[in-house]
Amino acid sequence: MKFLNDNDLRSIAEYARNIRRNSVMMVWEAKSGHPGGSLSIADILAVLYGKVMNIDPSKPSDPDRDRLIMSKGHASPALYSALAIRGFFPVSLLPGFRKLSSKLEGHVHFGVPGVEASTGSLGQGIGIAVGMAIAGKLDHKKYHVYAVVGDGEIEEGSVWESFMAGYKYSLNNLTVILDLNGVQLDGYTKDIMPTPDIAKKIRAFGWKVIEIDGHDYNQIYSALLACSRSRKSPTAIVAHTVKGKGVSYMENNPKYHGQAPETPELFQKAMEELS
Ligand SMILES: Cc1ncc(C[n+]2csc(CCOP(=O)(O)OP(=O)(O)O)c2C)c(N)n1
Repeated sequence: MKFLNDNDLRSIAEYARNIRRNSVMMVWEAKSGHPGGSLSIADILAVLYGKVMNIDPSKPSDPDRDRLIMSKGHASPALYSALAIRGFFPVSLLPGFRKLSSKLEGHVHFGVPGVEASTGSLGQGIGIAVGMAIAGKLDHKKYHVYAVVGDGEIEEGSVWESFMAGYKYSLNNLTVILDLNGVQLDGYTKDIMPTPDIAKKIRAFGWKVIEIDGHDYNQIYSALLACSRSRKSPTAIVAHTVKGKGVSYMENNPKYHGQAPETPELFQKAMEELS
């Protein structure tokens, strides 16, 4: 296992905290949006954008940059926050989320600096990531492609077509991160469409699979570093996470999949818990 040093751990924790605070602020300001699945993925985005990905906010179109596709495109608050804090666009634009004249549409929108593809129709972003990884190989590029997929999203058959294609084309430049938070739109995945032994299932498609606690920075970092290009297969990181992580009344509560805090008191409580 690779360990982050104390400075990195501190700055990643601060980055993740700010992704969470901004995500909750954005849905509060918009009175709509998806806090739960944004909070579950904040730590992983903080490690990716803060430490692992080869990106330069001053060169968002650099052909050699790493790419991330937020296949669960409703988690836009987390991605927009991660990009803004990293310097792709001003943090002051975040409160415009979901408002007319803002580019920060409710589902991840390609017009936003740092965003690699519009997503929101579940099951499609992973296919875009497969295409980008194939293109990287054809162009002899060194970039790596990451796709963040939800555990409700994997009910879409196209996700499994992408797993098959990733194996067929030996996409060792592709990493899929499965945000296994156990909750989907209006209930628990175990009740709606159970996916036991998910790591085994993906492994059976020929992928390398690493299972981690998706809130442990060292585990996230180690898993991402282990997606080495020396192997032939693509890698899936199955990340056990908590939907709504960090806000007690949202944690593991399907209600806050697509629901802003209902009152100023609940908003305040969330911000205090995330301070
Ligand atoms: C094709 C498609 N069907 C339905 C929806 C509506 N929808 C939005 S989010 C969601 C649940 C997604 O659950 P999951 O992938 O687990 O996301 P997370 O819990 O991580 O937020 C659904 C059904 C959609 N966006 N796209």
